[in-house]
Amino acid sequence: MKSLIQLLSKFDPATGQIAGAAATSRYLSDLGSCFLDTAAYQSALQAGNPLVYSVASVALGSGDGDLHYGLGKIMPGRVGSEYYMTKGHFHAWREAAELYIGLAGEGVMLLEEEVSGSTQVVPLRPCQTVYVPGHTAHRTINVGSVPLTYLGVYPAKAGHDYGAIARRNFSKVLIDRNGQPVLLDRSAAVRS
Ligand code: PAN
Ligand code: ZN
Repeated sequence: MKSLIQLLSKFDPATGQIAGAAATSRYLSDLGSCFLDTAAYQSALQAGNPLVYSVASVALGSGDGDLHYGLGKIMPGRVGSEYYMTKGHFHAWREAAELYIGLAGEGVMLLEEEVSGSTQVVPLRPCQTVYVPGHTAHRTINVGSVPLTYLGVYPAKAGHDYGAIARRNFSKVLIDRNGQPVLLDRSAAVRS
Protein backbone atom coordinates (compact mmCIF):
# COMPACT_ATOMS: atom_id res chain seq x y z
CA MET A 1 0.00 0.00 0.00
CA LYS A 2 1.22 3.49 -0.75
CA SER A 3 1.71 5.88 2.14
CA LEU A 4 -0.95 8.41 3.12
CA ILE A 5 1.22 11.16 1.73
CA GLN A 6 1.08 9.43 -1.66
CA LEU A 7 -2.64 8.66 -1.52
CA LEU A 8 -3.74 12.15 -0.50
CA SER A 9 -2.89 15.35 -2.25
CA LYS A 10 -3.57 18.93 -1.28
CA PHE A 11 -3.95 21.40 -4.06
CA ASP A 12 -4.59 25.10 -4.14
CA PRO A 13 -6.55 26.42 -7.11
CA ALA A 14 -5.50 29.97 -6.19
CA THR A 15 -1.77 29.30 -6.60
CA GLY A 16 -2.01 26.38 -9.03
CA GLN A 17 0.22 24.30 -6.78
CA ILE A 18 -0.07 20.78 -5.45
CA ALA A 19 1.87 20.28 -2.22
CA GLY A 20 5.09 18.41 -2.95
CA ALA A 21 4.50 18.22 -6.72
CA ALA A 22 6.77 19.59 -9.43
CA ALA A 23 5.35 22.36 -11.59
CA THR A 24 6.09 23.38 -15.17
CA SER A 25 5.76 27.06 -16.07
CA ARG A 26 5.12 28.24 -19.61
CA TYR A 27 6.01 31.82 -20.38
CA LEU A 28 5.01 33.81 -23.43
CA SER A 29 8.42 33.11 -25.01
CA ASP A 30 7.67 29.36 -24.83
CA LEU A 31 4.58 29.71 -26.98
CA GLY A 32 5.95 31.09 -30.23
CA SER A 33 4.18 28.67 -32.54
CA CYS A 34 0.77 28.92 -30.82
CA PHE A 35 -0.57 32.35 -31.64
CA LEU A 36 -2.02 33.41 -34.95
CA ASP A 37 -0.96 37.06 -34.96
CA THR A 38 2.84 36.94 -35.10
CA ALA A 39 3.19 40.74 -35.06
CA ALA A 40 1.06 40.98 -31.90
CA TYR A 41 3.10 38.13 -30.39
CA GLN A 42 6.40 39.89 -31.10
CA SER A 43 5.21 43.21 -29.67
CA ALA A 44 3.81 41.47 -26.56
CA LEU A 45 7.21 39.82 -26.07
CA GLN A 46 8.98 43.15 -26.37
CA ALA A 47 6.82 44.45 -23.53
CA GLY A 48 7.80 41.50 -21.29
CA ASN A 49 7.68 37.76 -20.90
CA PRO A 50 4.72 37.03 -18.62
CA LEU A 51 3.75 33.67 -17.21
CA VAL A 52 0.93 32.31 -19.37
CA TYR A 53 0.25 29.05 -17.54
CA SER A 54 1.60 26.49 -15.11
CA VAL A 55 0.91 22.82 -14.56
CA ALA A 56 1.70 20.99 -11.32
CA SER A 57 1.82 17.24 -11.96
CA VAL A 58 1.55 14.14 -9.83
CA ALA A 59 2.97 11.02 -11.48
CA LEU A 60 3.21 8.25 -8.93
CA GLY A 61 3.06 4.94 -10.78
CA SER A 62 3.84 3.85 -14.31
CA GLY A 63 1.79 0.65 -14.54
CA ASP A 64 -0.94 0.09 -17.14
CA GLY A 65 -3.67 0.87 -14.61
CA ASP A 66 -2.03 3.84 -12.96
CA LEU A 67 -3.28 7.40 -13.24
CA HIS A 68 -1.40 10.68 -13.41
CA TYR A 69 -2.96 14.09 -12.90
CA GLY A 70 -2.15 17.73 -13.16
CA LEU A 71 -3.45 21.04 -11.87
CA GLY A 72 -3.40 23.66 -14.59
CA LYS A 73 -3.61 27.40 -14.06
CA ILE A 74 -3.92 29.67 -17.09
CA MET A 75 -3.62 33.38 -16.57
CA PRO A 76 -6.12 35.78 -18.17
CA GLY A 77 -4.70 37.62 -21.14
CA ARG A 78 -4.57 37.89 -24.90
CA VAL A 79 -2.10 38.13 -27.74
CA GLY A 80 -3.82 40.32 -30.28
CA SER A 81 -7.38 39.07 -30.10
CA GLU A 82 -6.44 35.50 -29.21
CA TYR A 83 -6.78 34.37 -25.61
CA TYR A 84 -3.99 32.90 -23.49
CA MET A 85 -3.97 29.15 -24.00
CA THR A 86 -1.95 25.99 -23.54
CA LYS A 87 0.34 24.59 -26.23
CA GLY A 88 -2.02 21.67 -26.74
CA HIS A 89 -1.09 18.09 -27.50
CA PHE A 90 -2.11 14.60 -28.48
CA HIS A 91 -1.34 11.85 -26.05
CA ALA A 92 1.66 9.86 -27.25
CA TRP A 93 -0.39 6.74 -26.57
CA ARG A 94 -3.23 7.89 -28.78
CA GLU A 95 -5.93 5.78 -27.14
CA ALA A 96 -5.50 7.57 -23.81
CA ALA A 97 -8.51 9.65 -22.82
CA GLU A 98 -8.44 12.36 -20.15
CA LEU A 99 -10.94 13.85 -17.74
CA TYR A 100 -10.77 17.59 -17.12
CA ILE A 101 -12.47 19.03 -14.04
CA GLY A 102 -13.08 22.77 -13.92
CA LEU A 103 -12.20 24.46 -10.61
CA ALA A 104 -12.22 28.22 -11.15
CA GLY A 105 -12.52 30.74 -13.93
CA GLU A 106 -14.05 30.57 -17.34
CA GLY A 107 -12.45 28.41 -19.98
CA VAL A 108 -12.95 26.53 -23.17
CA MET A 109 -11.42 23.33 -24.47
CA LEU A 110 -10.62 23.08 -28.13
CA LEU A 111 -10.72 19.45 -29.25
CA GLU A 112 -9.56 18.22 -32.64
CA GLU A 113 -9.93 14.60 -33.68
CA GLU A 114 -6.79 13.37 -35.42
CA VAL A 115 -8.11 11.38 -38.38
CA SER A 116 -11.31 13.26 -39.27
CA GLY A 117 -9.97 16.66 -38.19
CA SER A 118 -13.38 17.40 -36.67
CA THR A 119 -13.36 20.07 -33.99
CA GLN A 120 -15.40 20.72 -30.91
CA VAL A 121 -15.40 23.61 -28.46
CA VAL A 122 -16.48 22.63 -24.95
CA PRO A 123 -16.85 25.04 -22.01
CA LEU A 124 -14.66 24.35 -18.97
CA ARG A 125 -16.15 25.89 -15.85
CA PRO A 126 -16.21 25.14 -12.10
CA CYS A 127 -18.09 21.94 -11.26
CA GLN A 128 -18.09 20.84 -14.90
CA THR A 129 -16.12 18.00 -16.42
CA VAL A 130 -14.90 17.67 -19.98
CA TYR A 131 -14.15 14.21 -21.30
CA VAL A 132 -11.35 14.26 -23.85
CA PRO A 133 -11.51 11.05 -25.90
CA GLY A 134 -8.41 9.31 -27.22
CA HIS A 135 -6.95 10.33 -30.59
CA THR A 136 -7.95 13.93 -29.86
CA ALA A 137 -5.67 16.96 -29.63
CA HIS A 138 -6.69 19.21 -26.75
CA ARG A 139 -5.93 22.81 -25.93
CA THR A 140 -7.27 24.77 -22.95
CA ILE A 141 -8.10 28.46 -23.35
CA ASN A 142 -8.86 31.09 -20.72
CA VAL A 143 -11.71 33.21 -22.09
CA GLY A 144 -12.36 34.99 -18.79
CA SER A 145 -10.80 37.80 -16.81
CA VAL A 146 -9.48 35.76 -13.86
CA PRO A 147 -7.13 32.72 -13.75
CA LEU A 148 -8.61 29.48 -15.08
CA THR A 149 -7.79 26.43 -12.96
CA TYR A 150 -8.61 22.80 -13.62
CA LEU A 151 -7.51 19.26 -12.93
CA GLY A 152 -6.69 16.83 -15.74
CA VAL A 153 -6.58 13.09 -14.97
CA TYR A 154 -5.10 10.70 -17.51
CA PRO A 155 -3.55 7.23 -17.80
CA ALA A 156 0.03 7.08 -16.56
CA LYS A 157 1.20 5.81 -19.92
CA ALA A 158 -0.59 8.55 -21.94
CA GLY A 159 2.53 10.64 -22.57
CA HIS A 160 2.46 14.02 -24.32
CA ASP A 161 3.03 14.47 -28.05
CA TYR A 162 3.53 18.18 -28.75
CA GLY A 163 5.22 17.72 -32.11
CA ALA A 164 2.18 17.32 -34.36
CA ILE A 165 0.51 20.45 -32.98
CA ALA A 166 3.75 22.46 -33.03
CA ARG A 167 4.07 21.66 -36.75
CA ARG A 168 0.56 22.42 -37.95
CA ASN A 169 -1.31 23.95 -34.99
CA PHE A 170 -5.07 23.47 -34.46
CA SER A 171 -7.21 24.07 -37.54
CA LYS A 172 -9.46 26.50 -35.61
CA VAL A 173 -8.74 29.59 -33.56
CA LEU A 174 -10.81 31.19 -30.83
CA ILE A 175 -10.85 34.96 -31.19
CA ASP A 176 -12.24 37.67 -28.94
CA ARG A 177 -14.73 39.72 -30.92
CA ASN A 178 -16.32 42.52 -28.92
CA GLY A 179 -15.91 40.57 -25.69
CA GLN A 180 -17.27 37.29 -27.08
CA PRO A 181 -15.25 34.22 -28.07
CA VAL A 182 -15.73 33.40 -31.75
CA LEU A 183 -14.40 30.25 -33.44
CA LEU A 184 -12.84 30.72 -36.86
CA ASP A 185 -10.97 28.55 -39.35
CA ARG A 186 -7.28 29.38 -38.98
CA SER A 187 -7.01 30.12 -42.69
CA ALA A 188 -9.99 32.54 -42.55
CA ALA A 189 -8.69 34.17 -39.36
CA VAL A 190 -5.32 34.87 -41.02
CA ARG A 191 -7.12 36.86 -43.71
CA SER A 192 -9.56 38.68 -41.39
C1 PAN B 1 -2.92 18.65 -19.05
C2 PAN B 1 -2.00 19.61 -19.81
C3 PAN B 1 -2.06 21.04 -19.31
C4 PAN B 1 -1.06 21.95 -20.07
O1 PAN B 1 -2.43 18.36 -17.79
O2 PAN B 1 -0.69 19.09 -19.80
O3 PAN B 1 -3.34 21.56 -19.51
O4 PAN B 1 -1.23 21.85 -21.45
P1 PAN B 1 -0.04 21.41 -22.40
O5 PAN B 1 0.47 20.08 -21.88
O6 PAN B 1 -0.66 21.26 -23.76
O7 PAN B 1 1.02 22.45 -22.33
C5 PAN B 1 -3.07 17.42 -19.94
O8 PAN B 1 -3.80 17.47 -20.89
N1 PAN B 1 -2.30 16.36 -19.68
O9 PAN B 1 -2.37 15.25 -20.47
ZN1 ZN C 1 -3.63 15.64 -22.13
